[in-house]
Amino acid sequence: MRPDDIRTATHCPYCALQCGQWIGPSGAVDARDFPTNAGGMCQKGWTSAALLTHPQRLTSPLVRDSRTAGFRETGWDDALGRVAGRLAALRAEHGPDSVAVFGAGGLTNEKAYLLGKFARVALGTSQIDYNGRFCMSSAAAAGNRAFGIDRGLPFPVTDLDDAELIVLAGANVAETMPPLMSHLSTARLVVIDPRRTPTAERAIASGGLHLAPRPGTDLVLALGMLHAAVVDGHLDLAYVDDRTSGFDDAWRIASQWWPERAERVCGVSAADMRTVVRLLATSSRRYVLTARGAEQHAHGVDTVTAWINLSLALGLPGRPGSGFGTITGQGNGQGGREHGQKSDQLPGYRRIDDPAARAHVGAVWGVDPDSIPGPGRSAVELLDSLGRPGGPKALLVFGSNVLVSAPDARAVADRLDALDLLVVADVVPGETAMRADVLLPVAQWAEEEGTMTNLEGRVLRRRRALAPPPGVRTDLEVISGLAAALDAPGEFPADPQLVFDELRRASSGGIADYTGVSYARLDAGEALHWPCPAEDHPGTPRLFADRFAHADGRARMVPVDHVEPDEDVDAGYPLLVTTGRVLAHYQSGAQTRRVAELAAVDPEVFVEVHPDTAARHGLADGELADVTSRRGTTTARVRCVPTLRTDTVFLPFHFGGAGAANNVTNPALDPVSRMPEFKVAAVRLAPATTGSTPGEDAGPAAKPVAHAGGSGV
Ligand SMILES: Nc1nc2c(c(=O)[nH]1)N[C@H]1C(S)=C(S)[C@@H](COP(=O)(O)OP(=O)(O)OC[C@H]3O[C@@H](n4cnc5c(=O)[nH]c(N)nc54)[C@H](O)[C@@H]3O)O[C@H]1N2
Ligand SMILES: Nc1nc2c(c(=O)[nH]1)N[C@H]1C(S)=C(S)[C@@H](COP(=O)(O)OP(=O)(O)OC[C@H]3O[C@@H](n4cnc5c(=O)[nH]c(N)nc54)[C@H](O)[C@@H]3O)O[C@H]1N2
Ligand code: SF4
Ligand SMILES: [Mo]
Repeated sequence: MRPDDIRTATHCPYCALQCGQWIGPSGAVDARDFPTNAGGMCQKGWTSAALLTHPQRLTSPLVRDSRTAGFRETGWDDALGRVAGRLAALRAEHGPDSVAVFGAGGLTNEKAYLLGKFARVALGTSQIDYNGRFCMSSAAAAGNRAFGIDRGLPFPVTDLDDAELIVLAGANVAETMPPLMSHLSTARLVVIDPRRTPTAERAIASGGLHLAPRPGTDLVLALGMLHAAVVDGHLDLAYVDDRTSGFDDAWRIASQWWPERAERVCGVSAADMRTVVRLLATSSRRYVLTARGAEQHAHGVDTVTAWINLSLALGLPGRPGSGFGTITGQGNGQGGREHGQKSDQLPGYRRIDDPAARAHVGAVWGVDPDSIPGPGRSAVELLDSLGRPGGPKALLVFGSNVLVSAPDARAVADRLDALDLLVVADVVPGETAMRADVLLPVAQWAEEEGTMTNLEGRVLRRRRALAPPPGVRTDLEVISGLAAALDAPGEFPADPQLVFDELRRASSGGIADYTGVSYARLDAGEALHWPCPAEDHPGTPRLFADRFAHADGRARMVPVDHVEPDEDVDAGYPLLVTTGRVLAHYQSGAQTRRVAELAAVDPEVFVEVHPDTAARHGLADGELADVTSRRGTTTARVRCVPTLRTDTVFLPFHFGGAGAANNVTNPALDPVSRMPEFKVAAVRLAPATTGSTPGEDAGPAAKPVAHAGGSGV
């Protein structure tokens, strides 16, 4: 028997690079050659199998009769019956918007689609949103505004292979997508990041530059660079005339931001701005890529817009061998925002307030379009409304650990405590799961079928290599079972292929059109990037070659101006904190803190501080510090980093409890995308008042996990 007969081809469960994986019959993971990862995986991918048989894995539905009582195991019928009964009672007494749903960009396309339909049809609630609001929503809004479409990378990752120059604004890909670095090896890199990250080190080694702006001032940096582009004669006039609109309005603002003036705000030298603009303008194959560092701000949409305006002025988007793109984050960060789990959206990237969209989707769902609720609250606003008068009294969470990952975590804890009912579907007992009234154990990536849409808009097959442990159900089975228990109208199949075929019909004619993407074509190895409007359509690996997606075919340069971060330093809070990721941990850490090899790399939360700043605050390397903002405190071990700005400290957000970075973050929202300002808050630093960082929660179900074994397909 050939090895491929017994091992299954799938993709890593974690980030949007979706590296190719093999999974053997006993669950062993190996790297699989795929264009995005070129045979590589990061440490998280290599160790991903550890959670399949982890002693803390959830393997039975758990319920409790009060928040102070412990969990006890129960059967699925009892668990789903309880949830359905409580939801029905709340709806009857308080109306459908008294129940809410929170989804995630890690869910497969099928789950995201069925969850959105479940909320609107089975629960009849407008109150659904997802953690993608925390993720790429500002770039999504900026992309829609500028290009008329939101696809993270409008070209395949492999197009970067022979780039001459790549500007990375707020992206630390050497840690967040390590195998992506193999596509950046020929290019000279320019990294824009307040910290000297491993990616910034690579930029310097490549003969490029590291520009370290003050957190929250990229917009001014990009305006200063647009100014330099025009004044130094680098504007691509023919492109701007042919392919864009709005230059004059954008220039009216940029003309006031000569580089020396921008330097005074962002701290990057005018000379460096001019150098980068010259490099960008004179390289023949060049890209500007953004990620969360540019986006997670109260003015993130405008900040990404400023980077797009610069790219348009230099003629990058849609030109062969050049472009602008945003690196998505979660495994299905792209697909997760296309199929209707967003509060303002229906499948196919349609707007929920568009009558034609409602008519189309109502017909696919077999319901009266007027019965589909209107837009609901965005993620942070939804969390903030829980248990308040007029707000939801029940919350169903699929695939997010909001207690650790949402801004102002203390306030989130209060809101969860104010609920009548919290239901969490998860694979491990993370912090949010531990607060649930009903905890539903679900299958993991290696145990289920589905599709994911990666950072290049390519639809990929997730395949089942193993049967889930007895007692565990797939998310689709859970949603389908709940719909049945609620006597919902319409169909809620648990079979992923049936769900996907319905999703294709629902997406038909929409912006994110998946009509022509089928399991059969994907399984035959076709590389299908959406839009793919028909079975005989080859898909669209590259967008914008001839036209942008606005009706007039032009990209829009939207005028944007500098705005200070929502919170500034003062005598009480003299430093800025920014937050982000480290290589070994993923997101809220619910999964990776439970993997021994990864926990060994970074076992506890730390705070990066410049040695002078540490000394000024009576701290030394290795000591515990309290990082305190107007909202709360994060207790973390000091890591002295001589390359860091002296006005800024950095916290990774992968830890919970007293070590949660989100104890200090600011829930201020971007007015357009409703994305929170994770990347800037004012804090003070002091020696910790407690002696140790918080330990791990053992969870309720520490027992060995048995797989049914075999391929189980
Ligand atoms: N190891 C690991 N990899 C991951 C993830 C993970 O949790 N761990 N998560 C995945 C997901 S969901 C996402 S969204 C991506 C995120 O991938 P990235 O966006 O690369 O990750 P972050 O660390 O959030 O932010 C990138 C950088 O922005 C910088 N930054 C902070 N403030 C500013 C600013 O004002 N301007 C600029 N220019 N930069 C700033 C930070 O110092 C940080 O180094 O990673 C994905 N991959
Ligand atoms: N301070 C700060 N906060 C941030 C960020 C930051 O940069 N700084 N980044 C933000 C970003 S970009 C993101 S994407 C969010 C992410 O943060 P979260 O939304 O908390 O994401 P995860 O930690 O991936 O949570 C996933 C949870 O779902 C479970 N899970 C995994 N797969 C599945 C599945 O298929 N089904 C179900 N039902 N459960 C599953 C996991 O075990 C875990 O408990 O954090 C945001 N928070
Ligand atoms: S880079 Fe992302 S997809 Fe690839 S192995 Fe690491 S976590 Fe998985
Ligand atoms: Mo993300």
